[in-house]
Amino acid sequence: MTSALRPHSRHLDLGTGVLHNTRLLERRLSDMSSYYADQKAVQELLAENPLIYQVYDAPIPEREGELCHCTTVLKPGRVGDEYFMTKGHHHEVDSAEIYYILSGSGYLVMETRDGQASELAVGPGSIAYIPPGWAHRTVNTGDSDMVFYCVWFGNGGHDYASIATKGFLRRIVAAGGVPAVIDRSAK
Ligand code: PAN
Ligand code: ZN
Repeated sequence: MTSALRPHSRHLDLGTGVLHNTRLLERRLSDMSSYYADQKAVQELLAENPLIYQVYDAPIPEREGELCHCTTVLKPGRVGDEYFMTKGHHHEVDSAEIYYILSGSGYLVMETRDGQASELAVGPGSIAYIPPGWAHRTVNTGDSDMVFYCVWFGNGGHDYASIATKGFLRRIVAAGGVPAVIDRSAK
């Protein structure tokens, strides 16, 4: 199979995470207000509607044989005691993904549909391997932007619906000023 694309490269600004000649997607609190546990804190913060993260998505065809890739700039901050995070998703086709953390620190929260869970602490230089079948979300527990580069299969697709309705099994919250992993149902 020959790609419709010609060989090419694009420039990643290591300082800011900006990946040039890509599509920019922005997620503000209003785009994901139901994802956070503390709905009182959500309502208070919605007035300022902070930017939670930006995705610089390379325009690669979403089909078998291609490698989609992007950078994400996840802002520091909290909604109540819960750190800013990405929505998180499964891939429609169970397929692996690589995350390379360029700056900042936090967690990759992962789980399988049959109830296995993993919370991986990551920081600059971490290359995380997300095996097929593991849903994934990134949580910024630091006080600066968390910037990471991701590569996934072109035919992987994204399934946001199951996480949007059920959430992940575990949440990452500030407890006494430090990150703690708690069960979804914990107060
Ligand atoms: C990442 C994520 C990106 C944004 O590129 O898509 O960090 O997170 P959400 O997609 O959960 O909003 C990835 O895992 N791609 O497959
Ligand atoms: Zn993914």
